[in-house]
Amino acid sequence: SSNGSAARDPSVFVDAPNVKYEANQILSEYVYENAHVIQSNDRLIVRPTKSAFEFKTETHVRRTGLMMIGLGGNNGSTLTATIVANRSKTTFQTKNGLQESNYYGSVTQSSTLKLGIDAQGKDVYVPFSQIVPMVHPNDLVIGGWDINSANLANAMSRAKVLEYDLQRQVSKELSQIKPLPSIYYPDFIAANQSDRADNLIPGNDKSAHLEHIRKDIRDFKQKNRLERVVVIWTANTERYADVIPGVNDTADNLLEAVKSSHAEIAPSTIFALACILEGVPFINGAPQNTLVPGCIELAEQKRSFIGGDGAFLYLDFMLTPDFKSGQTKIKSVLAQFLVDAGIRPLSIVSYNHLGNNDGKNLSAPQQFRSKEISKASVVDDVISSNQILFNDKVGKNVDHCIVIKYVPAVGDSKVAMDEYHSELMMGGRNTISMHTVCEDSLLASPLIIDLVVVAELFSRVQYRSKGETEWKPFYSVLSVLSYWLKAPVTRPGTDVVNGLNKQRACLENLLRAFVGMAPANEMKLEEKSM
Ligand code: NAI
Ligand code: DG6
Repeated sequence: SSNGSAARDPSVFVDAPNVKYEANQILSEYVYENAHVIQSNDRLIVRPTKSAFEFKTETHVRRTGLMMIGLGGNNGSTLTATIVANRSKTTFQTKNGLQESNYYGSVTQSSTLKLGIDAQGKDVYVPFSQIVPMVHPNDLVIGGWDINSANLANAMSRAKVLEYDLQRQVSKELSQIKPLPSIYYPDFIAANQSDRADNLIPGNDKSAHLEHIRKDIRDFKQKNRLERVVVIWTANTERYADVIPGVNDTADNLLEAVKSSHAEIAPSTIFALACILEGVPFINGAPQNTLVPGCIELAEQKRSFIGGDGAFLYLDFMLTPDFKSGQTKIKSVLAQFLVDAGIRPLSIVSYNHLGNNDGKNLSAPQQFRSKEISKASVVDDVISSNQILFNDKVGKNVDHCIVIKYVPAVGDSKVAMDEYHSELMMGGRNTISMHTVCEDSLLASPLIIDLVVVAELFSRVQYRSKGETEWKPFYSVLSVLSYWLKAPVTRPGTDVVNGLNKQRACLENLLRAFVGMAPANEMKLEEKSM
């Protein structure tokens, strides 16, 4: 860990005329190459394009707080315990021997980037987090809300995720962390959650609830002397809210509906509104439609007059929803692989069963429906990318079926069974069956780290086109975070990208651009040329 508020020198130094490392910033000049394609009679005319950009990355990493809604859940308690353990480099006994604390499963903490080649032509990799300064998870100040009053030690023990010898060592510190009372509207989560609801902000006045959450955020920021707070919904999956004209369709209507405590305003929407009004980014890790149209409109309005720091609020505010951690992550690789291999998927059937509280909540039909929608949308862009395999003649759909069952006995060890049934050459068939067992929360918690780390980084990067004087933040929908999300929202009018490899390439190439490097390529011409 390092001092989160101090400016840090990046360990990678790019020695090139288009990059300048200054005291508090890295400046890079970058030529973005693409191609415009137009149809002219029976030909596609391709015109390569080049656009000159400049990027400015502030190197002062913000002192950042992470407030989780659902802090006492499996993800919240697992992440908190892991950070506490990593801070003190805790080691613990498992049946496999002595285990060191780590952040496996986090792209920013445990993956690498290829920088280039050495004198012998061998690839050189560096830790992902070294190319430009990023906040370290050990430096995150953790807080948040839960409708259940269990302190984090009890929450961790209830989750049954982490090894006992680890729990034993972090328990004392975790017992000091108690979730703030939260908002509970029973209609939005499964009825089977009611016995958890013992830590509630009193009353039914939604306006008062909104003000309460806003004050919680301000107090947390002030008390911990934070420069940045990121709020993440990792609470139970809610049902979809009905989008009703006059209620939640515009910013004004939504604020009025909160004042009249309209029944269709979900707890997650109250949190999102509080974040918008406080200028704090909000990331939704669950699939429900928290960001009803009125919410998005309010975010747009706030950005227009807050400016500066406020730009960040809207920047990743719309990033939603649902962590992409296991089965769907593989699907976003495998579906892309099949279609890019010229093989036509006919059906994709994904069963899973799990026994944690998430599974219990998802056993209710409306909450399952929210999850089903987010898990199903992930192959749409892959299908539409190939008109040879999917067209009007042979059809444009894959039979896509999602099943989730609650089986308490397996606890957090989620079992996923997937079958990809595809059409091969000359009418042949190919069936790939996959069986996965994993600790669900150990897959999901590192994603929370990455979302916060990358969101904080992008809040420090600005760009301008060649010739412009004014630096601007990136467009408000931070699609670069979609790597970690199942049904990412994109800029209106643009295509969503679900393919994991494309998402990773986008992330990596942007980081390279910030230090003036061309996109990664695997042409290896050194090896191919005579
Ligand atoms: P969990 O059920 O263990 O934790 C959720 C927590 O939220 C509970 O402690 C509950 O008391 C609390 N809660 C419910 N309503 C609340 C409210 N209005 N305000 C504050 N707290 C509230 O679930 P888990 O496993 O931690 O997952 C959290 C969320 O993330 C779920 O929506 C799940 O669907 C989603 N998710 C989980 C993934 C995983 O792999 N674990 C992956 C993708 C999404
Ligand atoms: C079972 O479907 C429970 C869910 O909360 C998932 O664990 C979660 O959405 C992660 O999904 P996936 O499909 O990425 O493994």
